[in-house]
Amino acid sequence: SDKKTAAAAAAPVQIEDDRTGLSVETLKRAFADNLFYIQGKNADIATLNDYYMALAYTVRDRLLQRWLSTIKAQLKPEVKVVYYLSAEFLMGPHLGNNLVSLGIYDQVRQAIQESGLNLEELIAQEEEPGLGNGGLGRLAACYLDSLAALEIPAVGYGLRYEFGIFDQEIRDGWQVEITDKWLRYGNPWEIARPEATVEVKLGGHTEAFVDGAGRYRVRWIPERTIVGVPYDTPVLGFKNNAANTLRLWKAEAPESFDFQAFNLGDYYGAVNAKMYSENISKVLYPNDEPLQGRELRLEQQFFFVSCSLQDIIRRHLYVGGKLEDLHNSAAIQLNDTHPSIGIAELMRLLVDEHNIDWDTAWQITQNTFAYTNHTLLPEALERWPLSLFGSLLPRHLEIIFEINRRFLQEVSAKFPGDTGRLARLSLIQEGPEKFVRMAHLASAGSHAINGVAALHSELLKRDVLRDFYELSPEKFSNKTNGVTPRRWIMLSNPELAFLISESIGDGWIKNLGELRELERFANDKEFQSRWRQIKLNNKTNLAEYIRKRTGLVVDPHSLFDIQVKRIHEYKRQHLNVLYIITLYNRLKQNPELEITPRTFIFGGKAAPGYFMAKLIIKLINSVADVVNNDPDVGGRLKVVFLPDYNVTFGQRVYPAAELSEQISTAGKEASGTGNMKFSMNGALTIGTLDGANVEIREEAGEENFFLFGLTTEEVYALKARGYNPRDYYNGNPALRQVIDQLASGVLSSGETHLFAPLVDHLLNRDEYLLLADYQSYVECQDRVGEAYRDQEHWTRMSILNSARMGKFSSDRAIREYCEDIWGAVAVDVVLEEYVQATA
Ligand code: Z16
Repeated sequence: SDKKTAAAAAAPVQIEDDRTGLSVETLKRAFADNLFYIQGKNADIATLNDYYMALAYTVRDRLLQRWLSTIKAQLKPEVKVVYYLSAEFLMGPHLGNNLVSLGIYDQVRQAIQESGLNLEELIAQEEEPGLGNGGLGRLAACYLDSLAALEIPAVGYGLRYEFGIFDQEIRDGWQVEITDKWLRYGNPWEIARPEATVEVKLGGHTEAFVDGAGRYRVRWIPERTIVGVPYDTPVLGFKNNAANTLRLWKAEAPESFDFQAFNLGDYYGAVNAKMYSENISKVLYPNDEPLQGRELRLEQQFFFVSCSLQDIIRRHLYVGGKLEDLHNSAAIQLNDTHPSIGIAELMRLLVDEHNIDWDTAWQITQNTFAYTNHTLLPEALERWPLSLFGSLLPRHLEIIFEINRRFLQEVSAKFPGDTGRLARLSLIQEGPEKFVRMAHLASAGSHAINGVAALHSELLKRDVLRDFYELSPEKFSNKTNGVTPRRWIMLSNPELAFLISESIGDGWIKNLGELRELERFANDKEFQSRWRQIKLNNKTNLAEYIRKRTGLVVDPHSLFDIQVKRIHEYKRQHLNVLYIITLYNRLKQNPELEITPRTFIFGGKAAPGYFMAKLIIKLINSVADVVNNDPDVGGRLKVVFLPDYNVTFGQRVYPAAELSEQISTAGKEASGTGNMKFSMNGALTIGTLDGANVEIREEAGEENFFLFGLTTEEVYALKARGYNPRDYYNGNPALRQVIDQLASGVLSSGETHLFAPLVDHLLNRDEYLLLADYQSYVECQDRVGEAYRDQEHWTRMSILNSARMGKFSSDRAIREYCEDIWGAVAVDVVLEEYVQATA
């Protein structure tokens, strides 16, 4: 109490100007100060990383006031908060983005320059937090950016993986995985909040009992306890006062657990148990789709979901809310089924821990949760074996059985006697091995279900979730994905951003629809030439980077044709390769042939256990070896595989692209989001009618889009009447030549068997219809080559294309979620002038 009196006596302390001031002089002083007092270095011995850290802390100081003010403004009972639950957040580097959001990029650049350093170099020091596999994790990051930009109260909840997505190296053309030690040099953007730790239970068994009120209840006697420690990262809104929170959970062993074993003298047993607990947040599973059904993965999912729900309930009660009203203060979004165990966990918390009756608890749960589906691939739908599920979460399995019993009763009432439908809708898949179907749990327990592009949402209703649609059509809607123009235009393509702002003002950054005003410059010669020059600068940049990373020299005046994304058969990187070999063959046959010089650039990681994907990487590298070194090609074609594609590298790639490869088999790519980033930055798309490509083409105009390939309907029809890839092989000499070369070893230094599995797949099964789409793709690519020769026309298409991409801002997507699903509105944040040192 002495302490408290002393604290109360102290006057409120104004934040020192060195920690908030934005003048170049103050920034320089703060930077030097942080280098000395936080990094413990001076200029004599500081590394580039020390300078990066000193700058990061300088920037962090300048956002704390917003962060605390935001938390304060939102901690009110009437405020509705969006909770975005996601196993992945692929945030990308923070420093540059925070400079953009704070609007202090130019001052900081100058301060760093006057300190004798280079800002871009310091920004490049940041090890990106790669806590995601690809599209799904990056979408979560774009959505957090937009939520803050729109001042919507929101928290992103996920796992603080110690090792994110592996780093990729290429050795002898093959992918090699290296662990991602992203926390090695510390993380200046997070603040641990050990005081908000929660406990999560696992394993054990359940017991029935009758409580004091004579009610039948169930008690869970768990076997293990894990502790979840939250680590918070601020997510700034663009040039506003809002800073939301990304809260990631780290798994730790409970203290008491250690001591018990220690007292019994089992020191190593205690250490072992500690390691076992910490394993839960150790590593990100590196599979995108399909997922791996491992016990540790289910533990990860339950761990972060339980931590988050306890946190949400704690906040709700803290502001004086009643649990019966949870849905009025919380909208919980399930990013795919990975967090869908949350439906059973919320039921358990409400019914078992908070003594709420089942029907009320179910109402609360359904009204609170909403579910986004991200895939139609049947092998990617999560299902957990009942045995595994029951041993880890015995109480949750009982709850799921009870949800299912009541759910199927409703179904029976609506569709009497329809036993087939009951079996299809059941949360439990019957058979010799039984499974919990997580998409069914998510669908039954949510009030809203959405797909991520118009086509995808239609196919969901028709196919994967058809029975759920027939049962509750009102739950379904489409929310086409979007990406943030702050990171994907402003930060990554500053010259283009400058030209756009100079021409139409800078309103487009918050309202991307304004890009349409660029249409009136599409025919303007002067504007066109500046547009082209910026693209050339970005290409030159990328070419330099390629030279540094791979030693390859590429011509910035050639057409930059780029495919970057996870390697997957359905994404058909190997269809792209078939065209490259086709071009190569034409040149070999006639070295004088006039062709548009092209640089084919690939990037992407393969899941470590996905053999075919790894073989596709080897194929790209083998073809690159042949094409890049053949004098007959004379440098007119270059093939580059850039290792370790990630967010940082994406920021270099999209601005330099002229042709965006979006060539998945129709009906397989739920949306795609790279397609949007390319398009905004002026690349034209060669693509199928798949995912969001359909809408990109609709917006851009069909005359500005290179369309090829079968439609979803044609794919279904072809498969239904019996697809035989050999018909295409036999009927197309150019295709046959390419396939024969793959089989012969001429593309693999004589190793005849190297690509046999690929050839075998293509000729005998070809699930993704490469051979069926080959001719259409080749003809379309040839049209691209032709079109590129008319630079003026190409530039016009490029400008129109960018001008029409307003729809694909994540701001638009988030507005739709807020209005149609979450019922969340902006909350004004007033900056608090003083930091109170008093209690
Ligand atoms: C993922 O990144 C996606 C789907 C999925 O089931 C799992 C993961 Cl890790 C992707 C889709 O493949 C892609 O089409 C979509 O754009 C993205 O999720 C975001 O919705």
